Amino acid sequence: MDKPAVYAPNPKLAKNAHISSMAQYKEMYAKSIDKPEEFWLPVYKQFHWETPYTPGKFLSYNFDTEKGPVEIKWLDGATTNVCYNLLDRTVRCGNGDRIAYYWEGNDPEDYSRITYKKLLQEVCRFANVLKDHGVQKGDRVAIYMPMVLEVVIAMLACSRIGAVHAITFAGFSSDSLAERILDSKSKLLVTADCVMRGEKLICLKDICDTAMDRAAEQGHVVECCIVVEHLARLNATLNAQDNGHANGTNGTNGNSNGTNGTNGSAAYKKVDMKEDRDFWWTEEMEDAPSSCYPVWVSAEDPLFMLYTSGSTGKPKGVLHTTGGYLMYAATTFKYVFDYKPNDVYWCTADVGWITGHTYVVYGPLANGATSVIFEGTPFYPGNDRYWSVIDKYKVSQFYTAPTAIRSLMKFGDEPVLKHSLASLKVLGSVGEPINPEAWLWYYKMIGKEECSIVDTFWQTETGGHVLTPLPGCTPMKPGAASFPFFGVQPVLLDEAGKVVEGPGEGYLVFNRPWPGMMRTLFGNHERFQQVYFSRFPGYYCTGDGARRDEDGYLWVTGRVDDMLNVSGHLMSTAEVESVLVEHASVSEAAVVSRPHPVKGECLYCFVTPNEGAVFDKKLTDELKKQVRERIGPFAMPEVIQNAPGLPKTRSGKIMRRVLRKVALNDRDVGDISTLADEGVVDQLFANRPPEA
Ligand code: 6R9
Repeated sequence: MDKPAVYAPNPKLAKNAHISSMAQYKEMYAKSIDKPEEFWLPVYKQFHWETPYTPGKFLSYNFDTEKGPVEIKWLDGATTNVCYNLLDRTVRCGNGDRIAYYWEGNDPEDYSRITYKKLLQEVCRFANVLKDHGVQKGDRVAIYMPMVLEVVIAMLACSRIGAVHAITFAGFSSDSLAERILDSKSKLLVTADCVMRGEKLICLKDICDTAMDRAAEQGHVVECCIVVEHLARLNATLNAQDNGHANGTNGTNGNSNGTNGTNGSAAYKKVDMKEDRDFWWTEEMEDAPSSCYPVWVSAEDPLFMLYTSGSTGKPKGVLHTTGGYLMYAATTFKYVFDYKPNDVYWCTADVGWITGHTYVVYGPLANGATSVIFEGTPFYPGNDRYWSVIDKYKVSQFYTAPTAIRSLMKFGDEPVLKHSLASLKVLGSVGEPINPEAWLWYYKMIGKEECSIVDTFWQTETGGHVLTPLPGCTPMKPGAASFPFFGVQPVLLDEAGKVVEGPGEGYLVFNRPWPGMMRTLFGNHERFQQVYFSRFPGYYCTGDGARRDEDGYLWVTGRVDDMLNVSGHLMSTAEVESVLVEHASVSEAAVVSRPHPVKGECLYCFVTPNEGAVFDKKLTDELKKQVRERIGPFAMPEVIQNAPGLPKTRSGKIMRRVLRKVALNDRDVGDISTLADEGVVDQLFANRPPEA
């Protein structure tokens, strides 16, 4: 090996970093564990608290179900408002004219920007709109939106009045949206008419109509739906440009003041608006006052909920609260990206995922940062879109997913070399383990060996980064999430729950809460305790495995449960199986994950047809379509294989490890003596379809 396995941070970056040596990291880390109150107090003091926390109540918790219900409380007694801390605080410090977001549309000609001051006004106006429609503190507001500034405005408007946003990623199907609306009992839904993803038009409002109908059939009526005229505005803007009026040069103008929707495209005109339920965003905003007094809420009142896949199939409504989440989002953002005034930060995640919540919205705004929000895809209009956007806005911190890196690597170096990328300092990775090959390409080709790579491990449940290198101090090992963030104490446990000390491998668990961790699953504290705290009493169980090397670095090895991660989207095998067996021709289904060069993992499905049913291309096409429609396009099965019999134990449990071997065409299946019928295994290998 001629290449060193460890890469030191660029000394230029280290010199001015917030945390510039491992000694400093270790000292701060020790304090965060030994004296949490002392550690977090300076962070707490940066923010406005209408009422301070009750002395002695900084933190109280119980992780041990044997001692009582799991409970996590930070800053008990304090009241505040997150939106106030993100926007008013920055404006009051005299930074109102600072750009909060550069918005870059799917079409490179479509872009705008918004200052903190303007964002605050828009948020207040929308908060007033929500109030007019009867939304009150504690009510849930569903959001199904593309990456437009209005999504941030809607989120913060909720926070301003103490309402709880429940975002569904706009790639989910109407069924998935309906399920989430029903579970959260959302009173109001915010969406957009349509969105362009690359060259594809997606009519979001149509999907919402179906979802609202479905929710109503099952007993929950969404009272009001507010629709952003997004495509209508785009058409009008581009028409105006054709007539010589350039867009994006008009200073502080957010795109929410666009056209009133009367001159939109054919696609826009198709949008059905239901009388007394559906309202246009622009019309609602027109007369709304641009100030709105914040509702002071308790530190432990909910801020938002966000669904994540559950291994039993039903999505889990992860609930995050106010005070701790604010401190944690702010602190991780500052240190992990080493954000400094005048930096321009860009996270490519969609707000439909937790990364978009904490690192597109809450973390950056809590630091008064300037960010890029991007609506489009990395491949449109060309495969160099990311790199051109980095140069356009002189991005200093870039945060994306390994799947995106791998898919861009495929096009070689040429699209990258067309751009300078000289503004970059820190490169982030999130969503799945990053393979060393992708890491090295990211480091060399994108970072020119001058940038630090932060491989951030965390989850919807953790609220913010929990294991991560820090850019100014951590010597980097490609593929290692490295060390814990402040306040986080990771432990590795073996099968029997015994602590693995020193180098070794085990279940990744945490033995204490950090401020940003979830507090419960919405409406189901029982399931919260069962899923996360029952396997190893006293510990929060991530569901991931990890290895600790001789230098103490942690390497996350992947899920240890029946979950899989396709292009960074976490899903459970159970939820896909339940969609497959709904088909009239299918009696049984088993889904396993198979490694995929770009997506990380992909879905390999085994289906047992019903008596008399024919397994043919028509059936597999129908099944793929069904999964696509029921869950979303990202859940599309890679392979569907005919399995007249599945490998079951005598007690009827499907032996998934055998199916994983079949998917890989690896005959080394191990011990199968507990199978009821060993002959099934040969049959499965013989049945592998040619495309597999
Ligand atoms: C933030 C986010 C969480 C799951 C998590 C793990 C995987 C995320 C990772 C990683 C290895 C990393 N994961 N980041 N695995 N290295 N840097 O992705 O949240 O959608 O809830 O997924 O993603 O398996 O448990 P979420």
